[in-house]
Amino acid sequence: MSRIFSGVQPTGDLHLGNYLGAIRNWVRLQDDYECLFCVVDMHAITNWQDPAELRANTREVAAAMMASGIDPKRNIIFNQSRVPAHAELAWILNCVARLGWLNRMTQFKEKAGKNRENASVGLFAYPVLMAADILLYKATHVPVGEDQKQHLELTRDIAQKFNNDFKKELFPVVEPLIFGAGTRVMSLRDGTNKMSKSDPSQQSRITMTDDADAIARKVRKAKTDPDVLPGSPTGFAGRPEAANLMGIYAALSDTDISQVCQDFGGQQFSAFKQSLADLAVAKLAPIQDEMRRLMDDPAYVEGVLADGAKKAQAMAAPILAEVRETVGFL
Ligand code: AQP
Repeated sequence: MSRIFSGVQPTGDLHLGNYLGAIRNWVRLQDDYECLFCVVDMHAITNWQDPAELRANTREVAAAMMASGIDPKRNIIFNQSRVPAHAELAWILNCVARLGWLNRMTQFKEKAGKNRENASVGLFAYPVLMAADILLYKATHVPVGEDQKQHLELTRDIAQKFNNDFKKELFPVVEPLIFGAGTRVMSLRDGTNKMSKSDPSQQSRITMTDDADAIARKVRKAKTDPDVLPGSPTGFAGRPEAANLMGIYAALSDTDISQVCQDFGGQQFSAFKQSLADLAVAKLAPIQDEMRRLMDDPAYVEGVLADGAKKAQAMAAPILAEVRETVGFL
């Protein structure tokens, strides 16, 4: 059976982009793949995190995964820092990856911003840790959004160089799994920026913990343009906000964007926004109820993470041993 590794950073409130672009798709994968779903807390600390919030966010991400339908009995759900093999393999792969490769990573440039000299070494080496996450389990497939494609290419380069350097086909070639509708949810305040946990504006995102009032308010205030909604996707040219809101509707209702255009084309944004808010509330409410129930039982959530870590550790151990032997560690 093919094996999948996927991660979410516990860096803040999960939002609709994380749900529609990642977690919801993972739920669908669990029937066809052996899956490891990881709360990547070691990635999170590449930017400073408040320790208490990091712990709470780690539990929240695990709760969101389970509340969305990921079954902890059939899949491995764990937090990365509980399996030290991630850090160990990352170091070995740091010695395989080339500085020039990392210098080309666009996400580092975006996240480091103008103050590059002040970014952590961890933020720069982030893609190597991601390669280690995947290769530690010899994962064959990784579900990725557009923004992570470059990092996955790097994982393939690192794996190939390792195999070449040591003349051994140790690591498999990892394939991306790219999803269709809802892969990229954009900010409600600016349809050209992606919805993100770290956007300073709360209004830019619908979070997995927003109540019905907050969802309705954020959708009502979402940026739009003065025209009526287009009757077909060709009408999205130069209208990123219309494309985003109608795309969210299509993803939430599991319909084609063309169908949404047919149903709402010619209408004012105000009427459509009411339907979108109602749909978002209806889809998120059962997940939120279950999330709240799980968050009220932190011992259960931590038990799932600890149990998952044990299974992950057992899966990683022979692969790491093979790597250590190959590299020449006694
Ligand atoms: N806006 C988005 N649309 C679709 N998918 C998204 N993902 C994130 N934002 C969107 C997907 O969610 C998964 C987990 O992402 P992550 O937590 O590892 O970090 P990220 O991609 O950097 O997400 P954020 O929310 O923007 O966090 P911050 O602000 O901390 O950087 C990934 O599969 C990602 O593609």
